[in-house]
Amino acid sequence: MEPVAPAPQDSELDPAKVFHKTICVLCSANCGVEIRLHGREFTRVRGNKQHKASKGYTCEKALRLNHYQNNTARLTSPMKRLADGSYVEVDWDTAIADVAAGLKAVAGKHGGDKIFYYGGGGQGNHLMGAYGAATRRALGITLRSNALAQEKTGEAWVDGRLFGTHTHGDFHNAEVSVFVGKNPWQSHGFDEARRVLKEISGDDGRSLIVIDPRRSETADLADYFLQVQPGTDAFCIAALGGVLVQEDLIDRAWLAENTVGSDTAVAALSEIDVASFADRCGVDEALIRSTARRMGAADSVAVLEDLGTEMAPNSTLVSYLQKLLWILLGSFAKPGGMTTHSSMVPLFSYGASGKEPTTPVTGGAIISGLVPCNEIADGVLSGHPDRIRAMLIESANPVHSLAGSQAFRDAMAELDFSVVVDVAMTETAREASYVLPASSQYEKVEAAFFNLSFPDNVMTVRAPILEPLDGTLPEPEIHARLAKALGVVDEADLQPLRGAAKQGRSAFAAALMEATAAKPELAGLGAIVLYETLGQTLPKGMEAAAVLWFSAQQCAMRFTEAVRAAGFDGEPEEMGNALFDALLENPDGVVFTKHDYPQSWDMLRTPDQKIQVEIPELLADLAALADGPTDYRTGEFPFILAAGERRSFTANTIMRDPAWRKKDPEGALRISPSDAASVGVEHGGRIRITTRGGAAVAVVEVNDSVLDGFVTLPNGMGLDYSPAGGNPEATGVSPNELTTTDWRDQYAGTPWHKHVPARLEAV
Ligand SMILES: Nc1nc2c(c(=O)[nH]1)N[C@H]1C(S)=C(S)[C@@H](COP(=O)(O)OP(=O)(O)OC[C@H]3O[C@@H](n4cnc5c(=O)[nH]c(N)nc54)[C@H](O)[C@@H]3O)O[C@H]1N2
Ligand SMILES: Nc1nc2c(c(=O)[nH]1)N[C@H]1C(S)=C(S)[C@@H](COP(=O)(O)OP(=O)(O)OC[C@H]3O[C@@H](n4cnc5c(=O)[nH]c(N)nc54)[C@H](O)[C@@H]3O)O[C@H]1N2
Ligand code: SF4
Ligand SMILES: [Mo]
Repeated sequence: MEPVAPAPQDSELDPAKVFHKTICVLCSANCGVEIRLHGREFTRVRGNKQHKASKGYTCEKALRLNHYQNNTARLTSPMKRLADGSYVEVDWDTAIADVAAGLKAVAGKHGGDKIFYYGGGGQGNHLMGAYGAATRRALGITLRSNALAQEKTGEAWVDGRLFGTHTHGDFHNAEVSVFVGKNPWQSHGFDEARRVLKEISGDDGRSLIVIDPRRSETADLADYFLQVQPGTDAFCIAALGGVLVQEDLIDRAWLAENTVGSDTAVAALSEIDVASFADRCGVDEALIRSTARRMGAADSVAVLEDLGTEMAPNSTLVSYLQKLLWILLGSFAKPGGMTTHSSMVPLFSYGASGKEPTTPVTGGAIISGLVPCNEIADGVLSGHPDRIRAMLIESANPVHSLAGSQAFRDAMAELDFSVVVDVAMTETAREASYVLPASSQYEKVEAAFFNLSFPDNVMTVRAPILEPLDGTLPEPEIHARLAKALGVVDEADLQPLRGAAKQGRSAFAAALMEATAAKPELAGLGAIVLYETLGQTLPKGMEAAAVLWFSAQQCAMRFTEAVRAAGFDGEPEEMGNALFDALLENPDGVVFTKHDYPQSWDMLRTPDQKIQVEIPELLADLAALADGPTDYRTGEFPFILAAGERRSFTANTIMRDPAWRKKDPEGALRISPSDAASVGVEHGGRIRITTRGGAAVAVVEVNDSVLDGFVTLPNGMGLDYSPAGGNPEATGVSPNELTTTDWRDQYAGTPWHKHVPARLEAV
C-alpha cells in the first residue's frame, strides 16, 4: 500500500515554495526536474526523484534554466520585415493572414513542393513537429529537414540496411561500454550518464573504452583510452575488428543463426593489416589488441557513436564498422548489449534497400525523409528552376547551426518568402520575412520523442508551469490558425467531432474514422483536427497533447504485448486510451512499454528478422581504406579544428544569455601546450583561426587533453544578445562562420565539422 501523504505544512501552501514538475530541455536526456517559481522567475531547480527515467539525476545545466525562460531575447510580438530590412511589430491576426498569403502565393506560383520546412523541435519540444506536419500537407510541402540530417542520417542509413530500425546500447548493464567520438560525461545521450560512467569506472568487472583524439572527461574514466589521430577512426575500428576476426574472438555459431551475409564482413576483416592500421590511426598496436580482447571476452558490449565520428571523414563507414564489432560478438538482444526499442513517435524512418530518393536540385540522398542539411543553401543558391522559393522554419537556428552560416543567410535572402517560429530573435529570424513568437517550453504542454530506452521505455508529457508570455502563442495554436487562414479546415468538419469527443474516446475514434473516410484530406491534417476537437475536452493548457492520443493508439497497436506488460489492459484501442490518460496524468513520466530482451528481435524490420550484415558499398570502402588518406592537413592549414565541442556550459543555441555560463565565458579554443608554444600564444591570450570558410578570433585555453595538431572550439557560441535592450553583441566564435557546405560525407551529406583544416596565428 502507498504511504498516506502527510498533511501539507503551511509553508508548502505558499506558492513560492511549491515545486512544479517538468523536464530539462537542454539535452536529449530530458531529465525530470522540479521548479520553484517567484512570479515568472525560476528561483530553484532540482532533480525530480520520482521521475521514472532520471530518478532525481541532473547535471549543472538544468539548475540555470531560468536563463532560457527569462531573458531579453524573448519575442513578444509577431515581427514583419520591411523593405529596408528592419522589423515592425504587427498583431497576430495580421501576421497569420500575411504568412498564410505569403506561403500560398509561393505555392500558387511555383508549387507547394518549392516550400521547404526546416526544424520542428529541439531537445525538449517535439509536439510541434506533428502540427508542422499538418501545415506541410495543407500547403503541399514535400521537402523538409532538421538537425538529424547533419549528424545521424549516416548512422540511420546503416541501421536501415542492417536492422531496418534504430538500435541503442544498454550502458546501465553493459560489461563493456564503448564510446566512439562521444563524450557522455558532458553530452549525456542516456539516462544518468555521469552516475553510470562512475559506476562502470569503479567496477573491476566492467570496462570503459573511449576512442577520441581528446582525453575527454569520459576518457579520463576509461580503462582503455584509444587516443586516435583526428579523422582516423575507420582505421582504428577496422583494426579492432581485424583482431576480433583474426584471433577468432567472434561468435560464429550466433552469427550463423541470427545473421545473413556475415561471411563477407568476416572475410574483409580477416584481411586487415592490424599493425599498419594501428600505425595509421596513431594508436599503439598492443593497446588495440588488448582492447579487442577485452571486448571479445565480455558477456555484453554496448557501443555509442556520436558527433566525433559522425562529423568526420569516413563517417558512414565508421557507423558500419562499429556496428560490425558488436554484431560479430553477438552482443544483441541481451542485457548489457545492443537492442532495438519501441517508440511513441519514431524519430527516424528506415529504408532497408539503401536506395533512398534524392533531392530534386542537388541530388543528395533523402535519408529518413530528410534533405541533407549541407545541401539546403546550395540548392536555393543554384539558380535551378526547381529550387526552393520559400521556407518555414521552427525551433531551429540553421543560420547558426548549419555548415556555412553565410551561405544560409544568402539563401534566405534569395527566397520569395520565409517564416521563422521561435521564442527568440535568432540569427535565422533576422533573415526572415516574418517571425512568429512561440510560447516557451514551460508555457505550453510539450513532450520529447527521444524515447530510446529498453527494456522499459519512458515518455513524459509535461503540463505548462506558466501562462504564455504576453504576445506569444504555442505552436499548435499557430498552426491551427494558419490552417484556418489557408482555408483547409472547415467548421462543418470539426463540429461533429467535437460532439463525439464529449461523449468519450471510443465515440470520438468512430467519428474520426467516419470523417476521414468521407474526407481523406482530414487525415493529413490529423494533428490540427485532434487539437480542435479532442483537445477541447482536455484540461486547460493540455489541449495540444491531443495529438498524442493518436500516437498512443498507434503505439498500443504496434507494441501491443509490451504496452500490456507495462500495465495497460484490454484491446489495443482501450490500451491506447488508457496509455493516453496515463501520459496526461503523470508528470513523473510513464513506462509505456516493457519488453524482455529477446523481444528485441521482434522489432527488426528485415527479411526473416535476421541482421543483414553485408553492405557492399561500405565493404568496398573498407577494402579501399588501406590506400585512403589519414590526414587532411596542408601547409596552408596545418591544424585540424573540431568546430563544436560539448562542454559544461554549452546547450546548442537554446541559451542565448551569456550570463548563464559559470565557466569558459567566451568559449575558448583548446590547444596543446606545444602547439601553443609554436604558435606563440599563452593561456588566456587571443588567437586567430582561419579556415577555407572564414576567420575568427578566440580566447586561448592551453590544455594538455588535446593531441598536438588538433584544436577544439565549443558549439553554440557567438549568439547575439543584448543584456539591457540596445544593440546585440555576440560572445565567442560562431563555429559555422568557419565551415563550408562542401566538406561532407559522401553517403549522407553530413558535415565534417570535427575535421576542419585550419591555420592559427597569435593576435
Ligand atoms: N553540454 C551539452 N550537451 C549536449 C549538447 C550541448 O550543446 N551541450 N548537445 C546535444 C546534442 S544536439 C548532441 S548531437 C550531442 C553530441 O554529443 P557528443 O558527440 O558527445 O559531443 P561533441 O563534444 O561534439 O563530440 C564528442 C567527442 O568527439 C571527439 N572528437 C573530435 N574529433 C574526433 C575524431 O576524429 N574521432 C573521434 N573518435 N572523436 C573525435 C571530441 O573530442 C569530443 O570529445 O550532445 C548533446 N548534449
Ligand atoms: N559547427 C558545428 N555546428 C553544429 C554542431 C557542431 O557540433 N558543430 N552541432 C550540430 C547539432 S548536433 C545540432 S543538434 C544542431 C542544433 O541546432 P538547431 O537544430 O538549429 O537547434 P538549437 O540550437 O537547439 O536551436 C533551437 C532553437 O529553438 C528555439 N526554441 C527554444 N524553445 C522553443 C520553443 O518552445 N518553440 C520554438 N518555436 N522555438 C524554440 C531556440 O531559441 C533556438 O533558436 O547544431 C548543429 N550545428
Ligand atoms: S542538460 Fe541534459 S543531462 Fe543535464 S539536466 Fe538537462 S537534460 Fe539532464
Ligand atoms: Mo545534435
